[in-house]
Amino acid sequence: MEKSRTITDTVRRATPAKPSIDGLDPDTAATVQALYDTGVDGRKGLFSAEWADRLREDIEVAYAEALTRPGGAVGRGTKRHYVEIHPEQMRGWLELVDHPWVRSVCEAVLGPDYQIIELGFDVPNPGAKDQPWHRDFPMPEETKETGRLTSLAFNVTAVDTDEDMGPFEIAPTTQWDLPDDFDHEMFPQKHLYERFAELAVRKYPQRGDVSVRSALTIHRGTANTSEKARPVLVLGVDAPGAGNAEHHDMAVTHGFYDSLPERVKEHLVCPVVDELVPITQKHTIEGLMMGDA
Ligand SMILES: O=C(O)CCC(=O)C(=O)O
Repeated sequence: MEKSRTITDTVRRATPAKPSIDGLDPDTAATVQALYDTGVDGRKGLFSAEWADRLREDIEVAYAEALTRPGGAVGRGTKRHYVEIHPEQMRGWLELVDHPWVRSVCEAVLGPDYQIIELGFDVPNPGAKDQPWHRDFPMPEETKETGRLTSLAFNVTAVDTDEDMGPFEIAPTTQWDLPDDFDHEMFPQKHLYERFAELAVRKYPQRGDVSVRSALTIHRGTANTSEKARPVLVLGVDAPGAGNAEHHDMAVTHGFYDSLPERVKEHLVCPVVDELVPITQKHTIEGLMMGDA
């Protein structure tokens, strides 16, 4: 009997490259493989709950400041914002970017000259609605043609996630979907939602957990029906030439830069300045605004 065709059978996809995992420690190799297979991976308890509590405090300060000025926080849909910050605005930045798993995953996927290009946070507040399924930016030509991933997004929750807090939802394997008829090359058409719903996995990270994904793996924040916000940090890392740095305004002061180990300095391509200027957001995702944020 002939098998009926599913939506998945009809979706055109890039052919993933075979990532080289020779010589990698098993933990890093598992993450590299997962990023190419499902497009997302994570580690429980990479940091302590207290570390995450400090992150939440720093996010709350930065969020309050960003909301006082035009362009400080960008809408990402009803009751949701994204705020880009400088590394010095969070106490644990060095521990995050210098964590052995973070470093080795970046190096294995993006090469030895990977670039730390973005730091920010999403805040889905009480009343936030389901976002449309989306990518964070269009699929680069290199990924279309060679099946190689050229950027990564690490997510770090600042609170324990419960079911009613609008968990992050992701559709594994969709990092390879070609953007046929996607709006802005980032928003798939609604008839594909059934496929994403079938693939979807909801994530319930707890304080101290860290995940990593391709920003191309199709995902969305879901409706937050609780009374609590669900702030989550985003650390963006690129392969050289991936081109996302130009959308961001991260900077560090001379004193901070000088205090960093060489192995971290090597991956910073941002300006080193006398004084930090609060960031006015450049990276809007128009399709997420839905006119109401
Ligand atoms: O809700 C989240 O954790 C992520 C939200 C998101 O994907 C976005 O605003 O682009």
